[in-house]
Amino acid sequence: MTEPTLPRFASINLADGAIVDAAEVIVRRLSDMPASFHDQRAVQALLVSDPVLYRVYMPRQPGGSFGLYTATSVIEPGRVGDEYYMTKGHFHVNEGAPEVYLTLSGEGKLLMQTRDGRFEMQDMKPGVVNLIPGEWAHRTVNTGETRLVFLGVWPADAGHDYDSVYEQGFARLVLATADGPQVVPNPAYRGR
Ligand code: M6P
Ligand code: ZN
Repeated sequence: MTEPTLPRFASINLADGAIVDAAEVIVRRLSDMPASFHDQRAVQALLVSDPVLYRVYMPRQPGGSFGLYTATSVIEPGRVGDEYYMTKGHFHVNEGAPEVYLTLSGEGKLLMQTRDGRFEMQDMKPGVVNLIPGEWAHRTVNTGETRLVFLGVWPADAGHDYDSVYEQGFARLVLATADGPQVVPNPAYRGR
């Protein structure tokens, strides 16, 4: 008989979204995703300081042997030109692998799109659970004045396909205006 995988737990510092004693922290700066933003003059100007856009905290966990990954994502408030800070976004390599988000603090938008050109958007705010089916690329956008913090859970065999999103872009942009966040078609979108 093989040894059972041991139960674990993780603690989230609710003040900043960090997982206490994280095994890994992914830090994404503007220079990691300059082509994701529509205003390239604003990108060039901001690259001088190269701000941190978000961090992903992975707890100590058995990973593949457990079957699920867990992480908190913490997106800073801010904008590149008129476009809010956001994640790179990705498809799952395994399109049978869904994902669940629970927002803990802040406010934002979850953008989702399929390879055949469908687009959906959901609000993110504390207490909201977003259920993302396996075929949908997902990107999160911080539209608030504070950090957007959410917990994500996804199958260990999902895999991240960043290239498709990076090459095609997302079908919509979320822009800051005097009337608040506006969602507009992305003229540079190269998907279907
Ligand atoms: C969530 C999950 C992670 C993802 C992270 C940041 O925590 O979806 O899998 O890595 O958000 O998003 P991205 O990988 O697109 O930068
Ligand atoms: Zn995912």
